[in-house]
Amino acid sequence: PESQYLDTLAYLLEKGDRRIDRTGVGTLSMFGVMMRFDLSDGSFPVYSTKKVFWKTAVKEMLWFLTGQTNIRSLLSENVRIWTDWPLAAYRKATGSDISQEDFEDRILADDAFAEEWGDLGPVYGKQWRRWKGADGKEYDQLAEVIETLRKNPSSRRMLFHAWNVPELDQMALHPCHMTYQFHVSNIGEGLRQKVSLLVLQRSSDMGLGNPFNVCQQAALLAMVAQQVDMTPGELVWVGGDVHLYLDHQDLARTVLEREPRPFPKLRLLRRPDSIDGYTIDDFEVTGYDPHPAIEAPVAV
Ligand code: THF
Repeated sequence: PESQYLDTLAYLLEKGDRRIDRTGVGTLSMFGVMMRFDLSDGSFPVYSTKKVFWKTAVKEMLWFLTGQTNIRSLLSENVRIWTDWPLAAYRKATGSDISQEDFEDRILADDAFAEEWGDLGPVYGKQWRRWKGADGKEYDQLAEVIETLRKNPSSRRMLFHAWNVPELDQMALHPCHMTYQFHVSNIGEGLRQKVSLLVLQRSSDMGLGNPFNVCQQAALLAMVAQQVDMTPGELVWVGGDVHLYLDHQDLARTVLEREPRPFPKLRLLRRPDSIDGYTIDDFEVTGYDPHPAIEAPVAV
């Protein structure tokens, strides 16, 4: 339930370790948090105490699944959450003071510009679907997990990982949600098998990123479960450095004053032939009745 999120925010506000981070904004931080969300009744963990743009979050997940790493395909879906990093790199390299909007328009309109300035480097999608091995081969980690879920569901090796050490310095940002491990229960009991997902997130921005990450990870679990004909079980979310940016403290206080409402339900309207076949229109979310959105700056 959402109380796990709210309790974490309350703890950070009250007892978080105040520290300077990479971005220079500063955070209140704690180390080691686990949250569990049961999806088996169709529940979709989209927090209610501020409006979460779940479609944007799911579109980002669908973009990871394509293996793409250029923000152009996100922008063409009207998703702007990754623009800040290429924009900062462009401004720094050229001394330009171009606005975010003009930068985004140019990425969309100009192929060569998009190729040069829109790519984030070998981030999530590349590692999930096309991890380049020392042997020169590319590895589709996600496809292998799905294959193992079908053929050997008691395996303890069903995971994919984005922390590709030799490529870290080419990434716009090191992976935050790093490891996705799957687990199947009810094997051989005559019951429908249940697949759960544990995500290890080394660093988590509780004001902006976590509400997105939790719902998009639940969406991934729903898709994978459908593909392997199992029921979605639990999303187990584990955070390493879990933090609240200092300029998100009012956001956290506002959220904590609000009464949480039950999670909405998720239904997949169609069963595509593979994990690559999903679109945002396949996601039907009912019963989402959030409190108003809260705008907050993102630390770059
Ligand atoms: N860096 C930081 N500092 N925080 C993060 O959450 C984060 N990410 C991704 C990479 N680096 C990060 C980017 N993900 C929003 C949401 C997710 C992001 C970045 C920004 C955001 O601004 N959300 C607003 C508006 C949503 C919209 O415009 O549609 C919100 O109110 O939710 C964590 O993966």
